[in-house]
Amino acid sequence: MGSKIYLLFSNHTNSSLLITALALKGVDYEYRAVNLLKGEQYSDEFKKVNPNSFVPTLVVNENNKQESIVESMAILEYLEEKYPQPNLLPKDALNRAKVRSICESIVSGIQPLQNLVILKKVEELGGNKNQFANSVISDRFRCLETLLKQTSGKYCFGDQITLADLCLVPQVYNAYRFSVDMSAFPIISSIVERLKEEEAFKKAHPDAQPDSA
Ligand SMILES: N[C@@H](CCC(=O)N[C@@H](CS)C(=O)NCC(=O)O)C(=O)O
Repeated sequence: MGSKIYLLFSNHTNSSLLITALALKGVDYEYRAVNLLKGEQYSDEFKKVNPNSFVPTLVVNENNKQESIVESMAILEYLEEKYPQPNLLPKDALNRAKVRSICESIVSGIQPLQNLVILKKVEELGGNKNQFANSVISDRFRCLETLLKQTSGKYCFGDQITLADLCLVPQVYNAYRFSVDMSAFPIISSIVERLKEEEAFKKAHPDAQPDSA
């Protein structure tokens, strides 16, 4: 795809789910780094594109107008509708729902529990943010492992790479950040080991992003 048509506002640790989708679908984009530790997500400029002060955010050109899309799942679904090839959702309605269930288990059920704003609150309330994150990820991974036992093949849903795989990989990077014992999750671990060999996932690795340290 020729010229850069999207602006992706992100930071290196959480960009991988969308960068993987853009890479798989061959969509060009410009990467704008947002430094969360410096609080850039709260700047007036950034709030104009995402009033929630969260990354990632995708700015698109539709009908000669710039529009921002917020929330990872909304962005992934937009890209899937706009660029259906390769298909990252199964054809059948029930199977699509199953893939979305895995996505939501991660993106709504696990990821928000370790964003900066929550970890800061945990500390303010006298808790240990690393222990908290390790404990919630471990608890939720136990449930996810059971879910994936029912659905997985080579990947989260059978042998096709789906949106669920895109959601899983960054969450496992986060698990490593918080020293989660991944040996307790053999299905999750083996799926991620396989995905890490795929070009699009290599391109989306946090260390491969322009703002990685
Ligand atoms: N529900 C949002 C959550 C995004 C989110 O939590 N982003 C984190 C980075 S991983 C963030 O921007 N945190 C900023 C902060 O906590 O101040 C989504 O799925 O896009």
